[in-house]
Amino acid sequence: MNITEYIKKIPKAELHLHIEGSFEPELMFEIAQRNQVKIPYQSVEEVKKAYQFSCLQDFLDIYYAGASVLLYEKDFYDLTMAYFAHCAEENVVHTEIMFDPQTHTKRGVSFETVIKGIQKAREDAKEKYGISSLLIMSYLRHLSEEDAFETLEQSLPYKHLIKAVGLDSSEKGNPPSKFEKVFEASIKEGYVPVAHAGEEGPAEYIWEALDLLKIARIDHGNNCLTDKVLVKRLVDEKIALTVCPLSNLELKVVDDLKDHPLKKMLNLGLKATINSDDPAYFGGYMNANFLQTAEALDLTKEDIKTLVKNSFEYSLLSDDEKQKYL
Ligand code: ES4
Ligand code: ZN
Repeated sequence: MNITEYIKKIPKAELHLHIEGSFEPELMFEIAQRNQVKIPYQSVEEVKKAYQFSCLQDFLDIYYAGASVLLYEKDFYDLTMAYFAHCAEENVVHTEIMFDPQTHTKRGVSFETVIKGIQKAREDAKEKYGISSLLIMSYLRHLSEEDAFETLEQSLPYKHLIKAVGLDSSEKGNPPSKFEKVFEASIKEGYVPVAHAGEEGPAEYIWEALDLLKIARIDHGNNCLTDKVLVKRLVDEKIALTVCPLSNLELKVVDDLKDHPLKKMLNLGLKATINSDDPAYFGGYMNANFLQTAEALDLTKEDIKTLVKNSFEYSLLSDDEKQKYL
């Protein structure tokens, strides 16, 4: 079997996916129309043309604008089911889905509406495709810690449906230390802590995520490579990185996929995984991320095997649940 076939066929887990980032323009238009919400584009082609980013903030502005057409439970259901259909197509058998409640509650959409739509899709995807999934509720770091506390409070009636808390949005200027207290409170409620760190922000933010937020896994983490002591700690403590190559390319974290540090991360003994982040915006789901990275970096089947194995091993499934896949 050649490496392309191997990548497509091997059962995979996705550990870094923003459900709002899986919102394809076609569905965006459909939902905008049925909800009678205006969007500043005339056509799907025009939307796609707007997807040219020079940094994270460029992307976030468009991402939040796109999410603004989501109003009802059915919208969140349709969005999530469309993502699961891609998973089924690409042999993604387990996925850890991030959602940003504040992107919606800030616009007057209730927490209940968001989570009920997503939850119904999770149940249907399990039934229809056999895909297992869990939820990561992500706090928006450009908002205040007080705001995050409010979100934590709103989540409590649905605690049984949520596995973890995350931290995303504009990284620079919003260090993990800003959210120390709300992460402490989230851990007390039983949520597993993870956070975006070292995507655009410095290695220092990764130290803070480890020491102050007590995170179990790092989203992105690219900039750990600027700090040897930090790399040693991540290797020794087996803190996995959820790396997103096409996202890194589109947001200019790397200039070329050939310069992507993924292979270097593996060689250093870092527990890297491949993920799609915001596939509707960055030009590809899981297999596109694997295929294009494999091509650019000359990854071997062994490398692919390691990456896929890491995706299950460092998932937030229980040890018993993991055994099924390892
Ligand atoms: C995100 Cl790529 C990325 N980084 C930070 N926050 C995000 N939210 C959605 N995608
Ligand atoms: Zn992300």
